[in-house]
Amino acid sequence: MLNKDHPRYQSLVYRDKIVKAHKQGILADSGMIAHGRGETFDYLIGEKTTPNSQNTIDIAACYFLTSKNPVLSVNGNTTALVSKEVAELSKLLDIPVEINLYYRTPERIRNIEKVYNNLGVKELLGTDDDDFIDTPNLNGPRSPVSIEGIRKADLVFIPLEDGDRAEKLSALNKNIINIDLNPLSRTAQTSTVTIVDNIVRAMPAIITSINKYIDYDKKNLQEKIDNFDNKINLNNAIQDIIKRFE
Ligand code: PTJ
Repeated sequence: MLNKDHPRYQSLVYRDKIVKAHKQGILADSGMIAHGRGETFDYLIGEKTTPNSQNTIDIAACYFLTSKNPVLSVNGNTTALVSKEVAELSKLLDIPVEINLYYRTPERIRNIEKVYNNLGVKELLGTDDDDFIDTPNLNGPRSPVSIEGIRKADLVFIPLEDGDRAEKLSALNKNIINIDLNPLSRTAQTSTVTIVDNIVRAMPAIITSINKYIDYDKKNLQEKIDNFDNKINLNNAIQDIIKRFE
């Protein structure tokens, strides 16, 4: 039983989710290490969504609403922490969810598949029944992608990702939205839009922002996108961390 009076109760709740997902064969062993790294950066940004990150979340919403074929690419950590929000976003925009794992095993795929099927996701790609094609110039288990999903997509959402894929997807003229607490990671640096925030706060905020902009004229949304610069966003995120040491 977790003690609700504990000063770090919320953090313990997320750790508990991570441990349970590991026991259920959803999370990779390394997923625990990735979560710890995330916690460290979350501490450094003050464990809250900064105004800069809220602005970036709004830009991500604009991209989702102006793209033709967005896809939500999910791994073990994302599934452990925000599977309900992933399913909600998929339903809100009527877009597919694609499982794409770095530590891919048939067993993990089946376990993650079950989670999204139970949440009623309509189009679940990247399972062992799918038709795959390799991502050009990308080696390793993340390279094969669904022909109907990431291959066809103009916008790929890749939260909590390790560093070898964003660059290759960008080279294919796809826009990349990433959530990563580490503004210095390769994925953060090579994505089109990097939300430097904890996925547990960012996912509900993306959904709220999409609902806010859903009836806006696409031209207005495109204007917001055109005025956004991910380099400035990342520099602001780094400055927010530096300010915490002053
Ligand atoms: O499920 P798999 O097999 O696809 O494997 C997934 C992991 C996450 C293990 C794999 O992609 C990996 O090793 O990733 P990295 O290289 O550890 O990168 C994960 C990034 O996510 C790091 O930059 C972390 O700081 C960041 N991160 C961790 N937890 C969170 C986070 N960012 C936002 N919210 C979090 N809760």
